[in-house]
Amino acid sequence: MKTFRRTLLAALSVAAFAASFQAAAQDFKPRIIRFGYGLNEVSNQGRATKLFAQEVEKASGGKMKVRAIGAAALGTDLQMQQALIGGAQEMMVGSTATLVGITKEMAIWDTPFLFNNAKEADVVLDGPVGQKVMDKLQEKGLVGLVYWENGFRNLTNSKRPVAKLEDMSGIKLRVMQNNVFLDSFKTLGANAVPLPFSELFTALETNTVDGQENPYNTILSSKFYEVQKYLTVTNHVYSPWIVLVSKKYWDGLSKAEQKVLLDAAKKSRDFERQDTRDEAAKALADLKGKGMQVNELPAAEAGRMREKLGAVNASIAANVGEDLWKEVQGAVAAARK
Ligand code: TK8
Repeated sequence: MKTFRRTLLAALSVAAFAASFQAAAQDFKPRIIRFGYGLNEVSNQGRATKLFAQEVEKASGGKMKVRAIGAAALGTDLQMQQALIGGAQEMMVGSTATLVGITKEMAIWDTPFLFNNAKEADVVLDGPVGQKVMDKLQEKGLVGLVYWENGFRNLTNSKRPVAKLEDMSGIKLRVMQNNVFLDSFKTLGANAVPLPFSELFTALETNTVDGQENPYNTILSSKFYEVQKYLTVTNHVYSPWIVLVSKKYWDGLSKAEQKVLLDAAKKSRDFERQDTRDEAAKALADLKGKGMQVNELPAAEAGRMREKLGAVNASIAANVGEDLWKEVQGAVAAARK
């Protein structure tokens, strides 16, 4: 009886395996997914993209292949977004900040000092309001899958250490192509210039701009330490990255294929956040080792900056709508408890 049951079980599981394999074969078409990103292959963005590609290939039995293309070789964030909307490219990862021209609600994440730490960011971004903002992209032809961590942004420049608000004055500072960043740094007295990330290294090298702001990880992986002397720890805003799919492409996928992409995106998100945090924890020491002069912004000066940026908050709230503003403030307060 025992052996019979065992044989039966074995037969059943073979049948189940065959059935799932058959389902898999039907559900997955051979597909090549062009996945663009702006940083180097040897960056947190590059490493997580690689993991995403491996996961997609594995989960689809090798049917779905992700062709990862970094260093903005497929274009800047703005160009790739348009390629996704038009259906000429399948996927990308980039800053939420560069999406504001398409979906104004994304500007909520550009609120200076919105999050105090990464845990708060995770809770809010992965929660209902994070999803709500992400879903706004759909009517514009983009599907957001998950938020990755770009991270807390810090200021670098080649002119002088920034130790007080007035030191910002006249620094020609590259900002992302986004009005909140433009307004924020103008408000602080810098001469803010919007430029795509792909032009940033050269702009710093040729002194077209004096400075920029990005998380430690990016300052390291993009070798900005070669062309920037001073780093000021400001942590002025937490930047998310967002993994996007062309809606035209997404709508043509089977449910199983969509699930493969979403599951892999979530795995890559968890990996990416940990990797980014591990790297960031050591990055400041690395950057000092590379010759950067680092200073913390004194608390009183950070307070003055915060106060000045209050004006920017009001315009963000007006642009994204008071309801969304309040909802996010509420979610942050809840995450803080
Ligand atoms: C990469 C950019 C980058 C962002 C910037 O494409 O532009 O400064 O921080 O990560 O999206």
